[in-house]
Formats: sequence, structure tokens, C-alpha cells
Amino acid sequence: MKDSCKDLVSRALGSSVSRRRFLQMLALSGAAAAVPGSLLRAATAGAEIGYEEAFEVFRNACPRNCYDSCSIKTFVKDGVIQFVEGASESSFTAGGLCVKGYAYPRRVYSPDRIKYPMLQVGRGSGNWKRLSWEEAIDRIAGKILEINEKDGNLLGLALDKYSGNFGITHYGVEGMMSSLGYTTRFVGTPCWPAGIDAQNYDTGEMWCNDPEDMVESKYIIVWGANPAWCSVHSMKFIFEAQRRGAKLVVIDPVFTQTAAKADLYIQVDTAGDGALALGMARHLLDKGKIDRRFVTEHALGFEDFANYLRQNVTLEWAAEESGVPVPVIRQLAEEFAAADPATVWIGYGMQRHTNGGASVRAIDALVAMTGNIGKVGGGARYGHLRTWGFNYNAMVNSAPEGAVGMVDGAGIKGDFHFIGEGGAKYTDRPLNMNQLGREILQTQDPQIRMLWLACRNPFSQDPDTALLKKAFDTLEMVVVVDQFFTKSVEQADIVLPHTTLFEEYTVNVGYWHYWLSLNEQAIQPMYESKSDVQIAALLSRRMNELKPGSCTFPTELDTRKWMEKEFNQGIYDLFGLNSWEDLRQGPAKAKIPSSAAWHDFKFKTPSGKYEFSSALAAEHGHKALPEYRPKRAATAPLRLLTPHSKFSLHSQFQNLDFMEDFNPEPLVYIHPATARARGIGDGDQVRVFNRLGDARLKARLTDNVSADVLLMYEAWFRNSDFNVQNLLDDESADMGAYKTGAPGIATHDQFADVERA
Ligand SMILES: Nc1nc2c(c(=O)[nH]1)N[C@H]1C(S)=C(S)[C@@H](COP(=O)(O)OP(=O)(O)OC[C@H]3O[C@@H](n4cnc5c(=O)[nH]c(N)nc54)[C@H](O)[C@@H]3O)O[C@H]1N2
Ligand SMILES: Nc1nc2c(c(=O)[nH]1)N[C@H]1C(S)=C(S)[C@@H](COP(=O)(O)OP(=O)(O)OC[C@H]3O[C@@H](n4cnc5c(=O)[nH]c(N)nc54)[C@H](O)[C@@H]3O)O[C@H]1N2
Ligand SMILES: [Mo]
Repeated sequence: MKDSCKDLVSRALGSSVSRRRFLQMLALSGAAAAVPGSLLRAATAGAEIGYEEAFEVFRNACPRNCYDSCSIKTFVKDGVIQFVEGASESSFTAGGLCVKGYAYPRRVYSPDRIKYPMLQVGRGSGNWKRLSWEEAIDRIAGKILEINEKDGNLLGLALDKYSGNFGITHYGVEGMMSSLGYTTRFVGTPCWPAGIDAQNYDTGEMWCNDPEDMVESKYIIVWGANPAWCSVHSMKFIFEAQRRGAKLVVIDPVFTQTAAKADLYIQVDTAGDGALALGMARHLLDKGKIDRRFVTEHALGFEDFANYLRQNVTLEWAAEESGVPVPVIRQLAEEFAAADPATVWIGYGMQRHTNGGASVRAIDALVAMTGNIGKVGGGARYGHLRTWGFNYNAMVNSAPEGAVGMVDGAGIKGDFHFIGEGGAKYTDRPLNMNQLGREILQTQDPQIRMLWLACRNPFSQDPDTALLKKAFDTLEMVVVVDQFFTKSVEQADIVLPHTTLFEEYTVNVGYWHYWLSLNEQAIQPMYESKSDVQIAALLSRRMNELKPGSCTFPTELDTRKWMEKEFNQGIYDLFGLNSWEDLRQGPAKAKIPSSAAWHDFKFKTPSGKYEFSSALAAEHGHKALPEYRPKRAATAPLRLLTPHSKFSLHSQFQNLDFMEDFNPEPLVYIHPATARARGIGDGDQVRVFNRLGDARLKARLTDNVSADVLLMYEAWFRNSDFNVQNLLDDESADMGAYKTGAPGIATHDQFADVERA
């Protein structure tokens, strides 16, 4: 019986991880809320055993930096991954994955993976030579000791790590650095800091409703987010709300795939969102459509805000700044106030501006004054870190005895955690991650001599490639731990091969939904790859051989035991678990008293109330009120937007053969009128350029973008020198330093022009 079942399954599958199956998955995925297992279930219907029994099934979790943090089921046969699907036990993942998720087996078995430690003779030369792990680690350890000898400290050794893998044990990379001594850390995040600070001023913490409760919403504004691509699993909740009668509004300068699903699409002028929100607020004030109870009982400073609106904001001004006509502003405001509950999804895309934090505060204020904070189906949804209470065991290490660092450093604020605080005499040296090139070039006493990159790809993800190249040229050694020969690996001396998520144990939560997933090792590590923490252990062993006591990191480790060390009673209680092993049965959801953030109105601000007026914001050099902050002045005729692609997660996935089939080459989207004025036709080769650099690619004419916008999606196409970062500068966003240690980055306040190539 088992054999006939296998036959059925293999007929359903075609050859393992077949292109046909991928096509089916692709057709089913995305906004259409797939249940891909249904293909297989249909194929096995009537068989006496389920298709799962033909395979060894493992629990995995997508560790990418993404809203959806999917719970995965992995099907293995003879030690080889046959296919993956979304876990049906999670009502968020609900049995489906995104396009990229279904392509995971192609990533694991890609012939392009880095297989061994390698040395590049001449950065950028491509002249790679294989090293043994011993040789590679010996060179690295030797260099670290040399730096310590030369400078008397290790501040010349810098770490730049971000979001390649958010598995909790990967914070062991930070732990590795701490165990060597006091080092330089690139802090902050390129992603969401302005909005984080904004929400901290308003409510005292970034906290959002459970996205699954959007089904209860009567009015949903998706404001500068593109979930049809960037959070595909959220779309089913939005569709269900629409089915129950809710109206969906999308506000974006680009007519995105999410906008295509909206009942009302508003093409706002880029960075004009604050003005639009304030115009809506002014109109509601004039109409008396304010939730008096909320603003008097649960808020501070509403009258000051109302005075600001009366004195400084008119609908005409708001229309001028935002490009949204007065009648539309009125309609939007009235509909939003009339619906109960109404919610705004505040996207990360819309706050990557020099006025992004101020815009988020204005939108928060709109949601608050209409009484939608603390309500099921309501809320100003941005993100949360309420499920991240792990031990960070791999991260907590003390410096070796006698180590020297910054004397009066203020302590480093990382993305989710604090390092080096608590009375340490010395601290690490924090530098701004969003100005990597500039910081490397400027930093002295001591200069940065050596850079360790893990979970980070600055040559694809950071601004100003030319500046970055100049900065890297000053470094004495660059080590990159990665899976593919990325653009940053091209600028490395030593590359160390990393496992994929299927080759190690870890544990994952999300910053959007409330689920927890176990990540089991499903297959043996490919080639000679190792996990970040195993690499740290190897380095520690060699450091201690060369100079006993020079590194406090453990010298042996097993990723499963390290994953186990992350759990504590708090996590067990929050998720209703007796042991982490319960997660083998499927992901678990946090037992939250209400799906609504701030349901008890106990805000974490200094006043304990929602703060329309924040003294803390003023203390940090911002306006106390959510006042409008003018847009960045243009530096070239057109706005350049470089948001996220359906087929990649930043620099990941687009390099896989399956993605190339669907998205073979980069394109720049241009409004027909803008193109006509420059003699550009659809499909022409063009050059997008500004004072920093250029990019050559094919033009696609579309009125999905407004006439003042050029749109190119960020992505790494292997075998192509296309790079959006050639054209971006490192201008900061207005907020972010309070909670993440460095301001955010104005990724979408960039300017360029275009001509026929
Ligand atoms: N122009 C432009 N730039 C942007 C953005 C934009 O919208 N436009 N978005 C910004 C945003 S929101 C973000 S979050 C950042 C993302 O910036 P990054 O976090 O740098 O981006 P990723 O490409 O996701 O991951 C970096 C690298 O980690 C590697 N990696 C994956 N898993 C592991 C692992 O387990 N260990 C190690 N050592 N490496 C691993 C991947 O192969 C990849 O090369 O980019 C920012 N940059
Ligand atoms: N497929 C896929 N999914 C992803 C990612 C990915 O790279 N690919 N990245 C993940 C990560 S790290 C993040 S941070 C999230 C990001 O998720 P999102 O915030 O949804 O995505 P972005 O592409 O950063 O930006 C969303 C939208 O903001 C718009 N935008 C830009 N400037 C403005 C503005 O001034 N006003 C308004 N109203 N809109 C503006 C852009 O046109 C874009 O459509 O997605 C996550 N999910
Ligand atoms: Mo991000």
C-alpha cells in the first residue's frame, strides 16, 4: 500500500521539485491565498495513508526579514528535500507559502552555493582559492590578534550584521564579537527605525493588533505598504474583511498589486503622507467627528494638536502638499471616521523618508482621534516585538579579561536588544549602519581594519556603491559568511560557507503575526557549510589555541542544544507550551488577552496616556506634536523609488534559476508622458543616472507610476551589474536613533533622471 501511495505522490509531484510543480505553486500563490497541499491531498485522496507518510516531515521556519515569517513543513526522502509547503496548523501561514518560499529547494541545491571556505586573491578579481576550515580560521584569528597587538584594543574589528537570517540563535554572531572583546558595531536598521521611534513617542512602544483580526475591520487603509507582494498571507484577512463589507483603500505613489485589489486607490505624492493625514485630521476636527472619550480620558495634548491643526493646516494646503484633491481628502476622512472599527496598516516603505517619522506620527494621531486605538479590527498597525522574549543565550558573552574598549560609550542599542549596558567600564563602539561607507572612511583612533559581514549584503542593500567601494579599499581584511557569491562577497578576502535554514536548528517568531515556529535540521549540511554559531565556536577554539583566554565563546556546539537554550518559562507560558518539543506538532500562537494592541489603554509613555504631545520627542530634537515636516528638496528632476520585489527578498532568491524564468531582467517603470519627453519607447535600453552613478536597463512604460516617478525594484540579478544602490545616497530619515541606536535611512527620498542609452 505504501508503494502505491508513493506512486500516487510521485505522479502528483512529477520529478522531485519539478518546474511544473513550481509553476502550479506560483499560480496558486501570492494574493490568491493558496492551500498548496491541496494538490497533493487530491492526489492521495482514497489512498489508505496520507502523502505525508511517504516522507520524513520536518518543521521549519522561514527566517527571512519579512512580515510573514512562515511556518514551513519540509518533506525529505533519502536525505534529500523533495518539496516544502506552508504549515496548515498556523492560521496565518494556513498551508501556503509565497513564490520565494516554494523555491527553497532550488536555493538549497543551487549549484551556485558557496561550498568551501575560500580566499580571494585580490578583492574583486574573482580569483578564488579553496581553503580548509583550519586555514581560513587560522588566517582570521591571526588577523584579530594582530589588530589587538597593534592597537591595544579590538575596536579596529567591526561587525555589520542585519537581516539575512532572523533565527534567534543567529544573534550568536553578536555574541562571538562580545566574546573577543570590545569591537566596533554597525547599529541601527535600514528597515523601519523612523516608524519605531514615532510609535514609541505616541504610545510608548511599537505594538500592533494581531493581523488576523483585520477580518473584523470595516475600513482598512493600507498606507505605503504592498502586502500583495510583501506579506502575501495577510491578504486573505483583508479579502475576508472586504467580503464582509469592509472598504479597502490603498495610498501609494505606485499603483501596486495591492492597489489593484483596493476599492479606492489614492496616488499620493511621494513623502506627502503627513500632509494628507493632517488634512484629514483638520477636516474631522471641523466636523466634530472626534472620539471625545478617547482624547480626554486616554490621551495627552489633544487640544494642543487641535490648535496646531486650526492654525497651520488647511485642506487646500494638504491637497497641495499631498497631491490628493480636497474632495478626496474630505471623503476619506469622513468614511474613516464613520466606520467602526477602522484601521491603518502603516507600511515600512512610507517611512523611509526624511519626514517618515513625522508622517507616521500624523497617521497615528488620525487613528487615535477617531477612537480606533485599542480596538479589535482597529489600530495603527506597524509591527511588534512582544513575542521576542528569548534568552539570547548565544549573544550574551563577556569580554575576555583585560579587554579594552570605548571608555565612555553610551552602550549600543541593537535592533531588538541592548548590548554593553549595565555598568560595563568599557563598551563597544557604535557606528551608523545606514552610513557604512562614510563611517568606515571617517572613523579613526583606531581606524577600522577588519570587517565581519554576516546576514548582511551591503553592496546590494546599502546606498552609494561608489562610496562603499572606496571605503572597502581602506580595509585590511573583509570576511563574509554567506551562501552565495553576492556583490559583497565579491569585495571580500575570505568567504565562509553558511548552511541554509534546513541544515541547522533554530527558532523563529515574527514582528507582525503572533506565531512561534521551531526550525529543525532536516538534512545534513551541504558541502562544508556551517552555521554562524558553529563558525563562532571554531574561531574561539583557534583563538584560544593561539592565545589562551583570548575568546570566551564556547569552543564546541551543536545547533540543537543551542536552540534549546533559547527557551524559558516566559516563552512557554506565552505560547502555552510544556516543552519546545511540543512545537514538533506544529507552530504555536501567543496566548494574548485580546487581538487589539493597547486594549487596556495602559500606554507605555511617560504619562501613561496616548501622547499627541510628546515631551520626549521634543527632548530628542523633534516637534512635540505630530507636525508636518517638509519633504526633502529634489536633487534631480524625477523621484526614484526602489521598493521590494515579488521575486526576491532583498538580495535573496532572485538569483535562483526559477526566478529568472519569471523575472529575467531588471526594468525601470516610466510614465508614458515622462518617457515621451525624453524620446524613450517601451522596451528601449535606457540609462538612469544622477550625480552618484547610473544603471543601464530596459524601460517599461506604464501609468502605474505618476509622471514624476521612476520605479526600479531592488534585487540581485546574478551575472548582471545592475544595482539600484549606485543611485542612492545615505541621507538619514528624521527618526530612529532613540530605539535603534541610529536614524533610519531615506531610501525613497532619492532623485534621478533617465535617457536613452
Ligand atoms: N534601494 C533599496 N535598498 C534597501 C531597501 C529598499 O527598499 N530599497 N530595503 C531595505 C530594507 S527594508 C532592508 S530590511 C535591508 C535588508 O538588507 P540585508 O539584511 O543585508 O538583506 P538580505 O539580502 O535579506 O540578506 C543579506 C545576506 O544574508 C545572507 N544570509 C542568509 N541567511 C544567512 C545566514 O543564516 N547566515 C549568514 N551569515 N548569512 C545569511 C543572504 O544570502 C544575503 O546575502 O535592505 C534595505 N535596502
Ligand atoms: N516579496 C518580498 N516581500 C518582502 C520583502 C521583499 O524584499 N520582497 N521585504 C521584507 C521587508 S525587510 C520589509 S521591510 C517589508 C516591506 O514591506 P512594505 O513596506 O510593504 O514594502 P516596500 O516595498 O518597502 O514599500 C511599500 C510601498 O511603499 C511605497 N512608498 C514609497 N514611498 C512612499 C511614500 O512616500 N508614501 C506612500 N504612501 N508610499 C510610499 C512604495 O511605492 C511601495 O509600494 O516587506 C517584507 N517582505
Ligand atoms: Mo526591511
